[in-house]
Order: sequence, then structure tokens, then C-alpha cells
Amino acid sequence: MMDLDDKPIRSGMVAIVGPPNAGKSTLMNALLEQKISIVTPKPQTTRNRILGIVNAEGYQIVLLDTPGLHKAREPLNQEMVRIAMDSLHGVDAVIYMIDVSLPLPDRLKKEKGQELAGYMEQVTSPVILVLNKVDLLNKEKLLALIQAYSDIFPFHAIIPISALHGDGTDRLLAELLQLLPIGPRYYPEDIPTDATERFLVAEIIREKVFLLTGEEVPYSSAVLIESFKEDPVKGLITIHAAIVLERESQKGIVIGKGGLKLKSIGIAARKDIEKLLDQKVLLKLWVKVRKNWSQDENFLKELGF
Ligand SMILES: Nc1nc2c(ncn2[C@@H]2O[C@H](COP(=O)(O)OP(=O)(O)O)[C@@H](O)[C@H]2O)c(=O)[nH]1
Ligand SMILES: [Mg+2]
Repeated sequence: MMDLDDKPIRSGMVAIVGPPNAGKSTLMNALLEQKISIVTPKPQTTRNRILGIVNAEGYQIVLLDTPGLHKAREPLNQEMVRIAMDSLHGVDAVIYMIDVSLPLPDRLKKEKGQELAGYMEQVTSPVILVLNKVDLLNKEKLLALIQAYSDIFPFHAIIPISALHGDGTDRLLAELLQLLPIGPRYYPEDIPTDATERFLVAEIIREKVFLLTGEEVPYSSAVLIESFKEDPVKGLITIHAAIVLERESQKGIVIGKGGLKLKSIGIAARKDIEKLLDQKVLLKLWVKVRKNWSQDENFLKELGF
């Protein structure tokens, strides 16, 4: 398979996995040079596998951003971990990402190593350990960490980066490219993701709920797009969406005094949705309760799990 100027194309899939909050989605957006995956300071922001397609002359990398690997007990969380583990198969390379700014107590070092090795046991493709958030760590500590991790697992490479500031991402990209086979692009060159506009819009709204509400509310919320209507004459898209909560008592928190919280969620979401769709948007949000939806297999199916 050749490019226009007869150079071979490298094309393949790379899964990004690791514990919650390591910066996986931030890295995906950085490599895409575009925001596709939502990012918040809270763990378990990403719930599905999000596909991001990096296109350049001579290569296409299909990135799989995944939910964080963690010990999951609840059905939703188990689904999330299953999605992340499934993405490890059939890819050309795996990025295992950790947050180096987190203190690793001695007693945890061994356990963490075993946990990581356990996750990676079934992986047949090369694994690159990405040490993220190096902007928060001093160099000496970083060297010790690299040494400790290289004892744990035969990583193909260990690469320190700052996904937020874009440091080290070029080296990572170069390393990934070497692992990709020569072959045809999997996707057309002009699309950054396979996700639907509806899905991306629901994710943006969920991101604002995560950012603007506290305690357990983010983890108890899901977003359903109820209608999505384009009016080409007015150049306006009207979107109706429901924020679905698990309990009646959470409604007040999301709506806020005089509806102010819901209003600010709506304003923040609309801005990002307009950027995404490159059109004016009228966004109508409301809040619904579906008791314990995260335990409800049928509802999880509705959400696309
Ligand atoms: N300081 C710093 N923060 C980062 C970096 N990468 C990600 N973050 C932050 O870490 C948090 C979690 O990021 P996210 O991409 O959602 O992590 P994920 O759960 O692994 O997808 C967010 O607040 C990011 O802004 C980094 O390189 N440096
Ligand atoms: Mg994420």
C-alpha cells in the first residue's frame, strides 16, 4: 500500500490503557490535536472505548482510548473494565499509562507491579509504558521510577511524557510508528473518530456534569440525547438531552438553586458543542431519575454498553 508519492503507509491500532485519571484521554486528544475524548480531574470520566484516528502523510494510527483499569464491583464499572481489557486484543501496540505524580508507598510498589503484570499477561503485542505528568515530578525520582518499572515487566520502551504540555509525545509517536505494520488505512483520512455526533454531544454534556457537580453525582449521571434536529435554513441545531440520575435526592444538586447549576452546565456544554459541530446550537437540558440505572442491564444497553 503506497501513498501518492509511492512511500509505504504505516497503519495500525494502538490501545491506551491504565489506571483511572492517568491522563489517557488527554494523550489521545493531544495526538489527535483535537478534543474528542472528555477529560476531567475526576476518575472514571471515560466510560466507553473512544476511537481517535491520527492521520498524517505516510501513516494512520487508530487510537483506542479506554476506561481506567481498576478493581470493579458495580455492573457499570465491570463493563468499563471489560471494555478496556477487550481493547488489548488485536492491536499492534499497547500504551500502558501511569500518573507519575502519585506517591507510591513502598508497600504498594509490589502490589502495583503485580497488578500491572496481571493486566498485561494476555497481551501479545508490544507494550510501551508511558510515564505521564512528568511536569509534576523531579528528574531523580523519574529515573528511579523507570528503573523500578523496567524490573516489573518487559516493556518495549518506557517513555516519560507530559500529555498536558505535549512534552515527549513526539518521541512516543516515533516509537509507535515503528511498531505499526505497512498496510492500508483502516479509515478515511478526513474523520477523527468513528463516534457519532450524538455520542460526542452526550459526552460533552457529561463532562460538564462531572466538572460542575460534586460527590457521587458525576458517577450517578448518564446523558441521553432525546432529539437532534438540524435546521439548515436557520443554520441552527436544536438538541434535547436528559441528564439521568440514580436517585431523586440528586436532582436538586444538578438543578441547583433557581436552576442555576443546570443553566451553567447547559451554557458550558453548548459552547463546546458549537465548536464541535461548527454551528449554532440550541441546547435544552432536563434532569430525570432512573432508579439505580447503573445496575440496570437494559439501561446500560441503551447507553451503548
Ligand atoms: N499536570 C498534568 N496533568 C495532566 C497531564 N495529563 C493529564 N492531566 C490531568 O489529569 C486529569 C485526568 O486526565 P484524563 O485525561 O481525564 O485521564 P484518564 O482518566 O486517564 O483519561 C485531568 O485533570 C488532566 O488535565 C499531564 O501531563 N500533567
Ligand atoms: Mg479518560
